[in-house]
Amino acid sequence: MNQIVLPSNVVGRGSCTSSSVEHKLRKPSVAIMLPTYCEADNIDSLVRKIKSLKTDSLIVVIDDSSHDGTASIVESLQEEFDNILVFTRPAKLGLGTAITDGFKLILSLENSPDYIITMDADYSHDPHTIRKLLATAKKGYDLVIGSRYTKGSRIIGWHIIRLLISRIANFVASTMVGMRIHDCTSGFRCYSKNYVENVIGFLHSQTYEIQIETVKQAWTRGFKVKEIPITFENRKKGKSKLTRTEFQAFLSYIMKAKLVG
Ligand SMILES: Nc1nc2c(ncn2[C@@H]2O[C@H](COP(=O)(O)OP(=O)(O)OP(=O)(O)O)[C@@H](O)[C@H]2O)c(=O)[nH]1
Ligand SMILES: [Mg+2]
Repeated sequence: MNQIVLPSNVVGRGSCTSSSVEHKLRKPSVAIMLPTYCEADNIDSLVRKIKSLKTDSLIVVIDDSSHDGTASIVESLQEEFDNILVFTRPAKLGLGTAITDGFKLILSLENSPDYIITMDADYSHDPHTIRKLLATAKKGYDLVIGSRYTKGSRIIGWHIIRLLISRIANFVASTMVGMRIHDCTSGFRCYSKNYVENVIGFLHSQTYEIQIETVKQAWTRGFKVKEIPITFENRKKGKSKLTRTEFQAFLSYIMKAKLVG
């Protein structure tokens, strides 16, 4: 296991280890970022599944010192597999900063890949869709959203109330910011490196509103956005990490529509 020197804009947020130096020698096709907070029940099988797909990926786990040992599980996987980074932050600092720190870390790598996929680590997102997201991005899209609300999408295991909250949040967000996007809160996406380099300085979300902010940045700055249908499955293991405070912050963010950076 190797210690990674962090870029100056994330120093102080934590420490990072790498399973091998392979990503320094050869450019992977894609970085797959997995933000984690207490995903010990899911992370081992998810990483193994992604590795079995042989997508030539660099897996980047951004863990917030999960007390269930998520990071140690990833460190064990680093002994077994090449191309896994784990960035451990000192405390639960929110999904928004986890994703922006992940972007900064990936951009700072030698031979950083041209595409970055983000996905939830709770198995709600099917790893088989990774190829489709990447293939669509390679057709010239800067942001490809794995959408739960386009033709061909499916949602498995959600209570009607949860579905309603998600639909309303998406309706309000897209109406208030003028986007014709059906699912701007999905966390399963592929970003082009070019997009990330251009917007990283404008992202200021702390928590879940990062999903809307990144779509808004793409939309207002003229980046090409595409939605593709996905099958989304409610988490089977572990608990939701969305706290009441984070949910309130998310709502107030949408209502104030303070989305333009
Ligand atoms: N590093 C980090 N990851 C987080 C944080 N909050 C959530 N996550 C991760 O972000 C992903 C999405 O969070 P979830 O708890 O699944 O949110 P959700 O999908 O809205 O909630 P569920 O319906 O319960 O799954 C998961 O992989 C979480 O472990 C955080 O503060 N820091
Ligand atoms: Mg989830």
